[in-house]
Amino acid sequence: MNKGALALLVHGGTENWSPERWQSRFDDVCGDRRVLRLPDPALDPAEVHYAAVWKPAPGELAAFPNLRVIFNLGAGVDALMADSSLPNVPLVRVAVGDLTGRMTEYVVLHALMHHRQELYLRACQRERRWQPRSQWPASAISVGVMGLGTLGSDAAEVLARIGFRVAGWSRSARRIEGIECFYGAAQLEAFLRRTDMLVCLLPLTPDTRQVLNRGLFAKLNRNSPLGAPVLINAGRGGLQNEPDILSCLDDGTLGAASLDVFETEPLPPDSPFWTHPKVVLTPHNAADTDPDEISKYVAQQIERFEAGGALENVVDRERGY
Ligand code: NDP
Ligand code: OXD
Repeated sequence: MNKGALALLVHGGTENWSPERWQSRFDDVCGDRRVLRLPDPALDPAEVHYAAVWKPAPGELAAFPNLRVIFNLGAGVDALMADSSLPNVPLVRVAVGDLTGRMTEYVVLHALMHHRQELYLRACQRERRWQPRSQWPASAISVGVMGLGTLGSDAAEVLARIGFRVAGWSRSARRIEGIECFYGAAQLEAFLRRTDMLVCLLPLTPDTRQVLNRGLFAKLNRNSPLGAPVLINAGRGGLQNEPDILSCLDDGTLGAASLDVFETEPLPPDSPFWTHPKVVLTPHNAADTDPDEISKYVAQQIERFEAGGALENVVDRERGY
């Protein structure tokens, strides 16, 4: 019997999201299942049982009448949740060690960069100035991680191992050894008041849109060796109010920011973030999804599902993540 086909819809536009690269990985791991890279004029939509997608156009998935599962090729599903015609089948997201490790690398890199005064030291080097400032220990800095899910909890644990005082904030109560855990709107202020360096790894949902705004930054701790609070956002651009970040950097409410994500991506050439002296920016590559790892993850899930097993990491559509 013919196995239902897997349709590949990848619209990322960057090197990591090259549809050809994803197709060749899926061809390798899908055995005799047909992998159809869209657009394909010869495609019979009824053949498609599975879709592996990154930023499909709204309405694209509604074209498959026999769709059984949608596999998002990244961790964040905000682009899919914005599609009101998304078929009502299980939506699976990525939660794998490879991606988690990459994100933790990014968070640790940027936390250490601010903690070890790298912006100041690089400026000294450019200006040939031998002027070390005194350096405090990691234990003098309180890091607060917004989002204690797959990514946030791992980053929090590694930061704690380095010696930072780490807390986290989530929607529901969490217990993680060595991390002070806060949750819900009622505990947000207490979490912010003790935070010197704020790391955001929240999903973008109607509840979290623009949560990173002036009102929130004003509640961060101002009495730390850093001088002013630091923001690190690798969640989504829609989590941040960008004019607020710029004005808070300019008036000292924030001391510096590492930003991997932006409301408009690619970041427009005339954005003030490109040249802001207090901003370290990266082009949404904090944690790439690796086609080798993720194609295997999807193929294994399909195999288990067809054998009657449960899918893993299914998105809760009510919560939006
Ligand atoms: P998870 O779903 O595992 O974790 C999400 C966390 O956010 C959970 O702790 C959840 O709380 C918390 N949360 C959600 N809504 C709220 C809310 N309203 N108030 C407080 N806490 C909330 O997601 P991941 O850790 O896997 O990924 C997080 C995000 O990282 C992705 O959605 C994506 O946007 C982004 N990402 C960015 C990448 C990049 O390269 N820049 C790469 C990969 C992901 P609870 O624990 O109670 O459910
Ligand atoms: C993701 C991403 O959500 O790469 O996985 O942003």
